[in-house]
Amino acid sequence: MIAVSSFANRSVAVVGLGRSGLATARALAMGGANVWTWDDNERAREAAIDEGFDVFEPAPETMTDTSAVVLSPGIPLTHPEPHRVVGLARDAGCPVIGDIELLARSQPRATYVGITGTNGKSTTTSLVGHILSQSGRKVEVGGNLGAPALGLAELGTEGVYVLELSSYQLDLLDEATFDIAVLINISPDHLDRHGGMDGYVAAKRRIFRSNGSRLIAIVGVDDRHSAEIFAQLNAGSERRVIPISIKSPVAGGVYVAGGQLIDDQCGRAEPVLDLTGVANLPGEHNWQNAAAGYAAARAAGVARDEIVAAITTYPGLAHRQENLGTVDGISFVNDSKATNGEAAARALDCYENVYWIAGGLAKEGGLEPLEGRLSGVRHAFLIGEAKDAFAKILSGKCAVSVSGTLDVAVGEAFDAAVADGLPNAVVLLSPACASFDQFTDFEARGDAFRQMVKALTDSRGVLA
Ligand code: UMA
Repeated sequence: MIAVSSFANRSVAVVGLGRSGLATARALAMGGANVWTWDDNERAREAAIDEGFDVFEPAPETMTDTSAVVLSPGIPLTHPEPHRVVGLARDAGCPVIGDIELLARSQPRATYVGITGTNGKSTTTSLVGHILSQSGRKVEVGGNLGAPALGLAELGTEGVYVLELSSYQLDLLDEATFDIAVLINISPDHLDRHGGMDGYVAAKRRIFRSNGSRLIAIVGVDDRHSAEIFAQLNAGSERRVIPISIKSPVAGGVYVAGGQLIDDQCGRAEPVLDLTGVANLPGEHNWQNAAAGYAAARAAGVARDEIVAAITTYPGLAHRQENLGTVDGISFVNDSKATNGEAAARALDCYENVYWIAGGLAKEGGLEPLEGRLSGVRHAFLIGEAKDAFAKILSGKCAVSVSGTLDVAVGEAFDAAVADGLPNAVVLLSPACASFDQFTDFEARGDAFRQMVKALTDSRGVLA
């Protein structure tokens, strides 16, 4: 926990009392600020009162003495329309900031690695954290992933904060900048919160805001929006800008060709590592993460050999193509985080004979991204609200069972995989749907899957 002292003896509002808001309120109170709080949810307000925080409904009179409003990332700053506290703050001339800004102000001597992108930012963030800690650095990993920024430990000059940053968090930055900033990729997401694609791209670009040449920018150039940002940053600046690609060689950058990670930063196209053998980074999308993670760790001064050793021991993240082990020769993979069609398609691309558990609450676009990418699917087992609609779409493309619930699907998928006896068979939970129809969130869904696989193991044999 970090004590934020920059607002000592001044009044600060913390609006939104979820995980990041509560950590912020505690950090400000520890630093001597006079904290008042608000959340539109009554239960959240009661929890804050129980912790001893003042709760006031935002109004012109509550804003007069307030030095800053710290807004939770999930609360609209601009779109679809600003939360009413944002308007009140602006009328009172009071800055609206986020918890990442407070972290940067409170720990100014540490090094900051910021990582964003539409896909892969959690994996890249945890990979960079793993590489830095394996190389003996004092490192804290958090932000959009895991611990809220102000719930991290205090670090001195030698320390490195590795932060996953959402577009919401980037919009709430004021003065904070990063020493190493990574943009992996951009595709449409959260458009309602940014007023469309231009707003979303502009938010992502904010990771590169910096007032000096200290910034090292690492940019994936495989999509149009990121490539444009790369070109802008690269044009006549004194900054170091390192391109990343998994599609083609990039001069002066880091790229992947035929599964080989190549470092061309010194213009010599040096092979670094065969990524096809790295078990916990399967698939081309993970090669992009590995290239970005490698470049960030090199930028932080870690030796190439140390990075290679750390990438090969990267343990992976829960719920993202997480290997749960093998029962009777059948592998189980938990990819519960795949809440849309594109994410599920990326997972399906990685395996040879897939017994695929999908369904839940379908998103816009449904299974469209899976068009042409079902060749590995031997049998789909469908659950949740989307089960009948998905069954119609998949009919004629692969064998389909409408299982209804996850426990039924796990049993049916395992039995089918054993009966078929195909090599490298995988029971893959990659739902292409949100979880809220049957679970509280994707983590609860993945945890349930893990428990079901464990129960199967306990009854059938040892998990290899
Ligand atoms: N609230 C209001 N009024 C509103 C909206 C929300 O009062 O109009 C209140 C809610 O009642 C709730 C609180 O705000 O009590 C929730 O705040 P929040 O949504 O910011 O949630 P936190 O629990 O603080 O979690 C946030 C991030 N959530 C979002 O950005 C939506 C978490 O990212 C992050 O891990 C956490 O801070 C710690 O930093 C999650 C996420 O879904 C993983 N991120 C999005 C994504 O990855 O796509 C951006």
